[in-house]
Amino acid sequence: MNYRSQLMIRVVVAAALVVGTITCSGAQAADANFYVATNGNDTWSGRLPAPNAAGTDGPFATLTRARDAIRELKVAEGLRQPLKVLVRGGTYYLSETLIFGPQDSGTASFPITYMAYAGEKPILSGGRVITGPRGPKPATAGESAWKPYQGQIWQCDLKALGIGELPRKQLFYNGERQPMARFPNLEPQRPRTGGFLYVFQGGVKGSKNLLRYDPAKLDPSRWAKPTLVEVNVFPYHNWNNIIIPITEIDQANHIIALASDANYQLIRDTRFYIQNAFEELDAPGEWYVDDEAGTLYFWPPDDNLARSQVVISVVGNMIDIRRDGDKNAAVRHCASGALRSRTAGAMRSSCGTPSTAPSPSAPSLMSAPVCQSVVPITAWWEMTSLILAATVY
Ligand SMILES: [Ca+2]
Repeated sequence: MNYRSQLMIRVVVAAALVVGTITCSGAQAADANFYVATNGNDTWSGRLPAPNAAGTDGPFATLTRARDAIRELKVAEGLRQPLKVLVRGGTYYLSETLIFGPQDSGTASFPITYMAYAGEKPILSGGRVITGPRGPKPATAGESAWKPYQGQIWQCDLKALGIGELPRKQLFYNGERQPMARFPNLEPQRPRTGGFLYVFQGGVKGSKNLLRYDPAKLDPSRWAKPTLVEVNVFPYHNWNNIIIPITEIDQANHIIALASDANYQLIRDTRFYIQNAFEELDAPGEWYVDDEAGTLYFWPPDDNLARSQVVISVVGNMIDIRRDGDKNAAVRHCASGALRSRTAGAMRSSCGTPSTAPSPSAPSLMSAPVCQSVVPITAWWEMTSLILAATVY
């Protein structure tokens, strides 16, 4: 994505996302122009809230198809009234980012609204069920995508499941996000102070990308692929959190060089941990993806792997609101609704040009440059309403 080409985007959704408490206001089925349902079909008209008895017409299956239908309607009839898409309850697994551009704009008088069907909870997921209920191939007796690897660790051939390179990496086990292979290990009982290392001896003065570590506590020599390893760091006085890949390790001077600057200096006592290192997969819940081989390694948190659902994130951004190339047009006031997290994970938002490249492993619900909302969890979002009341200039 070319962020420089999208600097004019104004996204109001950030604040709404952080609040995240807007609920469906009881939309009536007859109000909608189109419907989306998990039992829908993108070849249907999308005009019915449920499939008809003959199974020849009914709601769409995807939000993308509904977006395109709105576009077609605008071209055919113009925007002369508010338009609405109602989304039925259930989980929608996005196979690609849902992109909105200037052509998806409504106006202040005639907004375009995507919202939950009254009383129902549509869930947007950027993940793919790789095993377990609702998987691409429902588990059958004697068939499993998992094979024992070593000790408590299992392996899964992602390529065999048609899953290619992952733009983001998150793994959920029965709906619970699991930690990427890391060091030190997660300490759920001490989430704020446990499971971290700290910048050693004051760090490297003034630096935002050189991280001095304590050799008594960290031994990078055990990593076979150090440039695939990432540092999850909370720079300065824990002012923010960013994930940055490692480019080089000076083991003589105990300094890790990061691929880009953190937002703030890596001063003394800056806390961090290491992630995405296969050698650090040594605890229940931890997992690692070998991108080259297309293999997932996972130490399940319990002994019910065969009966559990495992979801891995396959979409980098679930919703992307962007301007149209280099044209002097942008989506403005594009969203004032909300999508509500079903997980306990934190979300963050920032308005202003990002000072660093987006974190490679921090998935996001929505992306838009200048006013960017980055949500480091992709897998489960409850959709309430997304209102496009934009003006294009
Ligand atoms: Ca570990």
